[in-house]
Amino acid sequence: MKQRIEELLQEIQELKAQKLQDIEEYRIRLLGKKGAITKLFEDFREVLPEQKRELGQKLNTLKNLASSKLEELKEKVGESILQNGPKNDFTKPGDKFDLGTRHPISVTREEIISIFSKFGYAVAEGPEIEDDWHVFGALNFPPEHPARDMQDTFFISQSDNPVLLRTHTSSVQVRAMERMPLPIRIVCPGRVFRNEAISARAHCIFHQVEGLYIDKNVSFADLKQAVLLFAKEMFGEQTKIRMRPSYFPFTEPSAEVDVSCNICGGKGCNICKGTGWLEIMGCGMVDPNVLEASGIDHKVYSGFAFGMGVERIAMLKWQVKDLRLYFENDVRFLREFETVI
Ligand code: 2NL
Repeated sequence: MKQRIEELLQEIQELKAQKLQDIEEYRIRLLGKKGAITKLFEDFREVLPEQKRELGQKLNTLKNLASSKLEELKEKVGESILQNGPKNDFTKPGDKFDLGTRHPISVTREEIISIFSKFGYAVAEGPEIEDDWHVFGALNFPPEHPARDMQDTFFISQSDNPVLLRTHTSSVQVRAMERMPLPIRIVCPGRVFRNEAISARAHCIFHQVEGLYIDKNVSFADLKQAVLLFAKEMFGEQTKIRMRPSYFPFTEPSAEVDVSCNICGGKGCNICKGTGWLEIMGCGMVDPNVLEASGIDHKVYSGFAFGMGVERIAMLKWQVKDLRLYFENDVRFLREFETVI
């Protein structure tokens, strides 16, 4: 037995390993259930009492040497994996890299557009720098209308047709009515600009999606149905709508659209201020003056139009309380939308 212990001591001291698998094989061979050292411990039970002390000590030394040698080999193999590993350790998880996230305003705008695409609406875009005619004149704003005031609109130059930053994307729809063949069915997404003090509820730049449908025999019932289908797609099948009479220079009659509050289910909460309803858009039948201004015969054609603020829809969708968050691009805010796609 003494000799067997000496042999093993010798053998263990000379062990070398290339990979972790080698070390595991050594462990099984020496210390496993049927391993050489385990076997010696079993034999030790038969040893004569007067030899027990000496052999016991040797056996323990052997076992300790085996364990520490295996540890030492593990460390060495580990180091070499670290040194050479990145090149050839294919079992390592891939390196993480930061993918950007989509901005919640983009996500919302595209969701609105994709809903109307399903209803057969095409997307139309136009210039952000516009003239007075396409933003106000063609839309039945009287010459002294307050929206034309310097306080509300950013003017770039003054003349009999001033150049300005568009205050709504209706200007794109005016351009479509001037040039597109009828019938027209379009949505117009884009940035709009208003000369307003920045607060939690208002910003001087924001995003709109407007829609326009012009054909023969388009009625208010068609408008109501389009708005209802949109609301159900956007906020869920259970969503109800209501329309309140309103006023815009470019539509007659005009209405404000509310959806049933999807937070409290209509019972009343702090999001809907206890009313059970949330305002999402304005709409109406295109005023005959507006059709005529763009060269469309109002006796043959009629149409409806609607407009909504993308920030407002996004606030309702994610319960964001302060509009400014959408413009600051603080990554801590944007990362909240990582899972939104
Ligand atoms: C709102 C309300 C609205 C329209 C926009 C429109 C455009 C043309 C003709 C007639 Cl070319 N109307 N657009 C109509 C009603 C409401 O927007 O609250 N927007 C955020």
